[in-house]
Amino acid sequence: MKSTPVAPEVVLLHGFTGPTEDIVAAVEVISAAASFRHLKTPGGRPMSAAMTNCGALGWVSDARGYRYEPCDPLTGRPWPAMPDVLRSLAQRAAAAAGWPGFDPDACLVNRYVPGARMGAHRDADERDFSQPIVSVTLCAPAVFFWYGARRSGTPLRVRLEPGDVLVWGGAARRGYHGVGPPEGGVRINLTFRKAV
Ligand code: MD3
Ligand code: FE
Repeated sequence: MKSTPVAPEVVLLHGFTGPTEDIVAAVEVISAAASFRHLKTPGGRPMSAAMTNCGALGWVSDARGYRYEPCDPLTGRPWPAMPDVLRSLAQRAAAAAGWPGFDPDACLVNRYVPGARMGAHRDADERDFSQPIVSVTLCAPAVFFWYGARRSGTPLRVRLEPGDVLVWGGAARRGYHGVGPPEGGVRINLTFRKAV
């Protein structure tokens, strides 16, 4: 398995997923129960990526801010359970990158149609920053932007192909990052976190 250290404590596992049909099918089952929706920023602007979640907790954003919730605000029901095929993928990727014992309780599913993107931000709504984050690209590639400790300056650009898995830990866990629009179709990204 080829892997590239993008920056200290950032590991890109090329093609780590293997064939993605079962993973994409699991996402379809999740989104049938908890629809993709455009969350609003606390300032009231709809995000260009559509989102849903699986696992015990799901990440949400609205006028009250960013947080993790046990239930889907659209339905009032618990988020769909994290399928074993997804949990095991995240655990194997974290272990391969040097973080054994990763036990995610949240999986945010992002869907990017052509033109959709995610601006520079950092993931700061989780309790324990010693736990890594695992990100999986499906269906279409996109360029990922890595800024590091500050939001300013010229980011490092990394092209993420379907099947690629990125693992972030240590100091990189707090770094600023963003992603450009998908190239040639709809991109799905899974982001596994330990929220609590
Ligand atoms: C680096 N998603 O959901 S994945 C996000 O392509 C998010 O959907 C992007 O950023 C996407 O928050 C980028 C790569 C990623 C995810 C989380 C990180 C990189 C990260 C957390 C800390 C540092
Ligand atoms: Fe992020």
